[in-house]
Amino acid sequence: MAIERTLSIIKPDAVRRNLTGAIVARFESGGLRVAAQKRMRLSLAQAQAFYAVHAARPFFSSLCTFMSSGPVVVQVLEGENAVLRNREIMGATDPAKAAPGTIRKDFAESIEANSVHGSDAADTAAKEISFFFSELEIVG
Ligand code: IDP
Ligand code: MG
Repeated sequence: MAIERTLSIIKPDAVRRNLTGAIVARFESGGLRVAAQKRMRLSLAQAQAFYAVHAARPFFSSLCTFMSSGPVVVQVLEGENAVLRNREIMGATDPAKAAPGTIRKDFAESIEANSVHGSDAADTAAKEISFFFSELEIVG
């Protein structure tokens, strides 16, 4: 299997509730390694740029306001099939539909405030990682 990297964000709802350690533990026990990590607060413009692919969706404005409402933890996760593995550990977008034992099932507040972001494919992972990190900052 291929060693991959993926971009993960612990969203403001989870940081606000002091859940960053509990969430990182899910990734580590699920076989992924934190290869880069920083806590930051996104401006509205940065959130809009990051989620530009969703600009036409009805929830875009609310999503960007939420994502810039407080600190986030941005991280690169590394491991075998990391993109898919991260999505499995996160669970479905809507916590009401997320499988038992997933982060979103256990921690999400709503379909919007759903505690974590994860890249959805290898090419988007590469773009999202370079949005936040330089190669020098990533040590697997
Ligand atoms: P994903 O995070 O599981 O990849 P996407 O469809 O890429 O889901 O949506 C990006 C983010 O937009 C979601 O994580 C969630 O925060 C928000 N979102 C998605 N669908 C809805 C919705 O129907 N209402 C409100 N927010 C939504
Ligand atoms: Mg997505």
